[in-house]
Amino acid sequence: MLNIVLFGPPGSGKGTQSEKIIEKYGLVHISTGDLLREEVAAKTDLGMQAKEIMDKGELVSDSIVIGMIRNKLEEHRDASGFIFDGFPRTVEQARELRKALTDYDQSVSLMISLEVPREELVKRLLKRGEETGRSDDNLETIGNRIDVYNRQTIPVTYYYDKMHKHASVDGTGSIDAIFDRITEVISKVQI
Ligand code: B4P
Repeated sequence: MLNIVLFGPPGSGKGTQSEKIIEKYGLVHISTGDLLREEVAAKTDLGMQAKEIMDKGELVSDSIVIGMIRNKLEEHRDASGFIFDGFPRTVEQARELRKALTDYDQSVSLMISLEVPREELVKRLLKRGEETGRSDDNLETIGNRIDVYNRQTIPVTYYYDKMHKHASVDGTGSIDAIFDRITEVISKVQI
């Protein structure tokens, strides 16, 4: 099984590249951001709590996010692999993912981090905000999301570094050029 963690700051292209990875490798896509936005759209209690947190650019609690991931793993027991998009975002989430996958005799094959300079992230997210009206794609929230990433999420890279499962990929340039770099690092774990 191929289990990929796609990692990077907000606006680094995780959602964009996930679509291409799924198409090529037939993996099940699990995006915690998308799952949370579905809860918001359905106006569930969880969604109402999450919206407030997401609009500030903070992280939703580990226990909520981990519960959502466990449900998805159970729902797709017959999957040939997963792509985790935007998860784990804390070291606690990374530890819990390891435990959850162990329950299915699985593990993370590779964590790919997309590297993009801050100015480019801000530019991309402001553009998306204009085009889609996504409520957390405004200048103030974007700044906080990037700060939260640097403070709470970057340590996840050290977690996978220690297991020799972390590969950095240049996330600038055309979407296809970035995808070629991603397939190159994936080909090394598939040998
Ligand atoms: P996410 O939905 O994960 O949002 P994101 O970090 O902005 O990434 P996304 O995948 O949407 O954007 P992408 O970079 O592809 O999280 C939203 C919020 O949910 C978080 O702030 C948090 O509150 C909460 N949350 C989610 N997961 C959580 C967790 N595990 N724990 C706790 N809280 C959690 O793309 C951005 C834009 O760039 C797009 O418009 C795209 O078209 C453009 N783009 C992509 N590649 C490009 C390229 N090469 N060139 C130019 N533009 C490009």
